[in-house]
Amino acid sequence: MASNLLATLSIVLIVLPTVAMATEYIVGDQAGWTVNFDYQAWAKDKVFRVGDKLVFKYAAGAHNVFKVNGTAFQNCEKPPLNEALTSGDDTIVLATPGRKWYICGVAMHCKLAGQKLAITVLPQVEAPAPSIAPSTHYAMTTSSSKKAKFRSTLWW
Ligand SMILES: [Cu+2]
Repeated sequence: MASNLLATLSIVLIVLPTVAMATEYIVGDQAGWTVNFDYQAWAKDKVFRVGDKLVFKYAAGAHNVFKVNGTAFQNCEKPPLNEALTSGDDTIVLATPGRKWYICGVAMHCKLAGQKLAITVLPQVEAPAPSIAPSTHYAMTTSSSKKAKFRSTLWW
């Protein structure tokens, strides 16, 4: 039971700050951006929000990254080469909500080896305020009314 409680507390402590903070996702985690990796499965249990970042890591020259539309994603159509990200450590900031598609444009990596990623980006979430109630009460009862007023202006 104690370890269950500890686990729950740990999850709360880990999850709470990430609600308000931008998250950086290494695409494919340790595998990086590569062939024969299931990026659909990788993305499935993740929540992407505006402000989060995708980092594509690969050996420069071995792969690249194209942002494409849904049709190009389905058909693995490569955009002009000058639109590719090629550094091997490419960061994309998710700036708008909606469906986003990325493919590798090297050889047949997209078509034959599944090097493609589709995600849905959700709108940004406001920082949650529920834990404010007790501290407001504390401020009202123990501090000057000026401070209490400042707090209520800040949070309500
Ligand atoms: Cu590739």
